[in-house]
Amino acid sequence: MFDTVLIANRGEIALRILRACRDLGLKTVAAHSEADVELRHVALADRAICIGPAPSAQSYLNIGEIIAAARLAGAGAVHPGYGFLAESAAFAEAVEEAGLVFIGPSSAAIRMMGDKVSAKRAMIAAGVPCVPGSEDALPQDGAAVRATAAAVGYPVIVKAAGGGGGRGMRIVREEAALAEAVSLAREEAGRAFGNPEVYLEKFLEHPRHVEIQVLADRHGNAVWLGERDCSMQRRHQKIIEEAPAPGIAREAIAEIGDLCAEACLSISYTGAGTFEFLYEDGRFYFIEMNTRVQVEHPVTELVTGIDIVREQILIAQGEELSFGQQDVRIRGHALECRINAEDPFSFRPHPGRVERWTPPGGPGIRVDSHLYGGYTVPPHYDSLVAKLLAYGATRAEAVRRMRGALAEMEVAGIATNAPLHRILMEEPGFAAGGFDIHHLERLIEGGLLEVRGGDDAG
Ligand code: MV4
Repeated sequence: MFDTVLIANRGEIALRILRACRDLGLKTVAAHSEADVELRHVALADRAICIGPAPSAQSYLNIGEIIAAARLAGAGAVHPGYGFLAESAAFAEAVEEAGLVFIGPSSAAIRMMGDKVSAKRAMIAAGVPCVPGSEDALPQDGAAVRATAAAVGYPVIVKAAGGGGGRGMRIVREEAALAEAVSLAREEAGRAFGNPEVYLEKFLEHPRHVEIQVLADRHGNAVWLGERDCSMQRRHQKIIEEAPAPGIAREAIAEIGDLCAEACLSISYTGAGTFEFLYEDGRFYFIEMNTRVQVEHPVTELVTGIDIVREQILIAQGEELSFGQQDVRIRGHALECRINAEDPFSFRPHPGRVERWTPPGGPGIRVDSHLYGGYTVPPHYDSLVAKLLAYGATRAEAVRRMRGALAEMEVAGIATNAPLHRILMEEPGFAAGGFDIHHLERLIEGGLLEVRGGDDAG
């Protein structure tokens, strides 16, 4: 089996992967861009190889360069992290064809889940509840599309088969607007994803975003590790995640969790994965599956005690899961605040030199970050610079610890959204828990940030 892992990513997740490799006694190769020479994991890796210029299209998305780097360094496996090539079936296939191990599911599984129409078809076959809608991509025939929408009932949402994560969606509230929405969605999808296929679903007006974490090995074992509530978001960017999801019965979670684990077996899924659901009026509706480790995976690690990145690597090494479903216990409550290098009021990215970095600590606090004093956040990539996590025996204790951690944390030199998190930790709707995916946008529209909008305090 492999003894060296190439890390095909950057920032906090590259460091997270490096630490998991080190724990397992594996050597690491950091494949980095010209703009990322100063990254923490580049300094810590056994070997660092520059794979191209700063723009990700020429480095972190350059399949040929990454595989060449793996060969050059004698790496036997590639960890893609999240974003970049993590859900590229073509990348997984290129890694497989190079005789290397892709730390993730098979390229076939990635391809099936990447096409949201085939993903939904597989989930319907596996008995996972989905949002009512078209079973296939919409046909060209306008009358047939109208009939489907009428059967589903308005409002409906038109989504791109090749989309996901909120890209290329259109809400349609009446039949008169349907044909135009479908043809615009097709055009957009063709341009953006190289696949013009669209499908249609009942539009849910006030759902929560609740997702199930799974792990599946190559020996026919699959487990689910509880859920995460990711409803606190703005423009499809998650801001706060938590586990467990407040106010949802454990029996309901267990029922959907078991279905997800069974679905993994039915599609021969291996590795870590996430089933995304909308949750509304007491029911779960599958929307998409993410075939990678997610930003918010530490929330699940805190409530289960399971190291998800370690498990990903062990599964890729062909190991059998060392525990079963009966060994998975959800204990306490965890919160994650995503700390972004951005203006907390305008949300504009704010890269630059970090003059001082004082991470918080204390019982129940975890910080996943690549920051250090003197580090310069480059302008080319995602603005996530730290994940601040708080664990407590109860949600209230986790919130108290998060407030303390946000008060302790100090980042000087760049702007961050920490002031937004400090406000949200005091917000009544957040305190109550169980808010829907529109909660933050509603708060902002209602003036959440206005009072403080004029100063730069925090
Ligand atoms: C929906 C929906 C309402 N009804 N589907 C957006 C991201 C993509 N993963 C699916 N999304 C949605 N699909 C139906 N049938 C509302 C959203 C949605 C959303 C979902 C999860 C998290 C945040 C969201 C923000 C806006 C819309």
